[in-house]
Amino acid sequence: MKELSQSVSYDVQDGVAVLITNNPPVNTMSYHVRQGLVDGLEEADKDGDVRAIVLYCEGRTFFAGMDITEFGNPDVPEAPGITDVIKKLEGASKPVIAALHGTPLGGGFETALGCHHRVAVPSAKMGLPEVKLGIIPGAGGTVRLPRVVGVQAALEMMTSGNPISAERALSAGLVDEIVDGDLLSGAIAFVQKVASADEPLARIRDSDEKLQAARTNPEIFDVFRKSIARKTRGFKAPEAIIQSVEGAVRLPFDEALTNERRIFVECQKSPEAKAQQYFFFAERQAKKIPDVPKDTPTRGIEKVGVIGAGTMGGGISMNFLNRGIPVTIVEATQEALDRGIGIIEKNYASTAKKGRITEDDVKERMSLLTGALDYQALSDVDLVIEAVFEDMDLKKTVFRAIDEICKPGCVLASNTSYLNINEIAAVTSRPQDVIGLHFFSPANIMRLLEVVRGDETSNEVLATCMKLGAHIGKVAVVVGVCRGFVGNRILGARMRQSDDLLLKNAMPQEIDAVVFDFGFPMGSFAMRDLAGLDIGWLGDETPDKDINVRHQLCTRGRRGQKTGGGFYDYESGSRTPIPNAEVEQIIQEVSKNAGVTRTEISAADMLKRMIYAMVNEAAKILDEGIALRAAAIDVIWVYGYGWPTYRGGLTYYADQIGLTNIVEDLDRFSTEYDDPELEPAPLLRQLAREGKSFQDFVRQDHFEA
Ligand code: T1G
Ligand code: NAD
Repeated sequence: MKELSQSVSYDVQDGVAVLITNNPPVNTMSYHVRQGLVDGLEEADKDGDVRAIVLYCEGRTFFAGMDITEFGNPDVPEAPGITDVIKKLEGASKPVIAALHGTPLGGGFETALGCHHRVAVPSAKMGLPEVKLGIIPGAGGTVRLPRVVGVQAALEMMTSGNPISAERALSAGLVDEIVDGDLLSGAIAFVQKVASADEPLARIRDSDEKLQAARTNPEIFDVFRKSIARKTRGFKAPEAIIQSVEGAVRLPFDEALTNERRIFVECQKSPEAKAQQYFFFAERQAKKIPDVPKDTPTRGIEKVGVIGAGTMGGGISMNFLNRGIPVTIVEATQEALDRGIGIIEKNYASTAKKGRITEDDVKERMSLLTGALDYQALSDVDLVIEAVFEDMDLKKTVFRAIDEICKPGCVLASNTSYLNINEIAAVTSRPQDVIGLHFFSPANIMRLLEVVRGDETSNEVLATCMKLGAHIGKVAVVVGVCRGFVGNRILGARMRQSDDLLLKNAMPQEIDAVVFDFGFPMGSFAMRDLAGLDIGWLGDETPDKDINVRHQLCTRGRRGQKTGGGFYDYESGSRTPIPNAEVEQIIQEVSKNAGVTRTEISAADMLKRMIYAMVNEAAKILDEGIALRAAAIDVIWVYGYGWPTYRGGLTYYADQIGLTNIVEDLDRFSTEYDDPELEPAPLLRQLAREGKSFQDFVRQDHFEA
């Protein structure tokens, strides 16, 4: 065994050269990896005793792509680049095979496509996720992949960025063989067979029959563009991928590679790519809790109890059933219990109908669900999640009861959206075991989980819930206790601005258009119509009825999509909001009742008022320590509220605008609109004054573990 670089070594086994890479944690193709591979390929190609070459990685995965931290880093040697590595292995005079395990992604998978053969373990998941980083595959992926799987499948893989299983890769011709036993010996055995067959090397560049269909039917590209337009709105990279694949079909191989590289470099320079790459690392940062070390012990969660089988209780239960964890769901009445369980079954049935799960899966998951009307049924669960009405007294009653019944060590969690976790914990004898687990609706779909840390919550309970969150496929982010925690608190700031704009300046469709054009899936008023205008409506108890638009709409039966109309009209079976003249009339009347003279406002100022109010609230949240870092706020708004990742995140966006500019505009707005909430927060002023950004902000007390 010979060391070629700090991460690559060279070994010859039975006439096969094995280039072994070990670059923890995920074998990114850092410059020293690339150098080692080039040197190893040269050596192997020259070595007369060597008949074939294997690329093999130690650790948890084959190359997971280029090292994103090297992007734009002038201190990192550019040469040899990844394209040099691939050129060398594709051009080798001896068969080269890639031994795939873990997550061969991006440049790692492109390297494998440059090899003459690929074998994989059954658990491998491979793909080209560059689109998620705002770039395109830049090492031949857009040119070689279509030559193996065809244009349509290649476009789908690269514009979604989602990996595929080894089994799918085998059936798609991307992998030659699945190795059930030891991967390295399987790869060596396979490539020795190839070497002794002495046939021409199977270079993907030499085969283009899979491109013919697109050559004779170039419309395929426009059809594909239309099919992804809605879900990729605002993102630049998907179109860049399509253009590069068009080049791969139109141009000779090497010219297509050059074309791809040109498009890659253009994307890499874009603000969208910088924003999405910021978000890649923000998401990983948000997982870390400074004062809760990685080795903090966690509790086993084998059985779960859910109280309340309403909108949230049902969805929450499905997350655990999906992972094979038995759930006992407790309701107040048999009718509510039957309704709740019925909805879970219906949801699974429709998922099975779409072919995403099998009928057996449905049976299996429903068999893990037990309904009950008595809390006693929760005496041996490891975790209880309460999801009853949002009423403090009721929640306290529930927590007093489960404190009596649940076994020692059971984690007691509340799914409250706004209420004070410390106050709930205080009614129990074990506040250290109480935590908030704030799921988002629909709870079986939305990936965000706000993990609300109470003053007494133990590190063990916190670590247990963070681990469990990842286990059920959630992006878990720790937040402190305040009204609405991080996500809903910032949403409140935006909604108050949109309400004020509605009263003084613009109509729902104008305000929502600004938010939609910014990149959100929908605006505040369409969102409220979706959730239902009567959630939290006090009916006759509503104060200031004649200057409250929502009250005026609800009293007229306009309660949102569920009644066919709210701020907008909805045709039956459609979710498309249609402006309504009567609603505009109501809004005009409310303005008059409020003594307001409506004035014009530019779309730019409307956007600034809503977004900067959110930025201001984010500064307060950071200052109070409710969020550990700015990145946490960005992750919450991307996964909970549809903030577009091509804008990085709320605090990242603010930093790009410049906090000084935001303070200036907020000062103007707070005076012009006489709105103290727009008065810049002390931390925002301080950071602006010091020429700092949100990313620079670190709360000392959080990080003095
Ligand atoms: N570059 C730099 N660091 C990376 C990295 C990468 N590509 N991938 C992971 N890390 C770090 C990560 O920040 C974390 O660090 C640690 O590794 C573990 O990651 C030409 C140019 C592989 C599926 O997009 O999807 O190739 O926080 O916590 O959940 O076309 O990481 O511990 O300090 O995510 O087990 C294309 C990105 C690059 C894959 C593992 N590749 N990575 O997930 O662990 S662009 C990707 C992932 C490219 C070419 C282009 C995941 C993973 P820390 P983790 P995980
Ligand atoms: P819901 O009205 O749909 O369901 C609440 C359920 O609790 C009802 O089925 C009711 O019968 C049951 N219930 C009431 N008292 C009970 C008791 N003593 N024992 C057992 N069951 C009882 O409400 P929801 O929307 O599911 O909200 C539940 C909780 O989740 C609230 O705290 C809410 O703030 C929070 N939440 C809601 C959303 C959302 O979008 N709906 C999102 C996140 C969090």
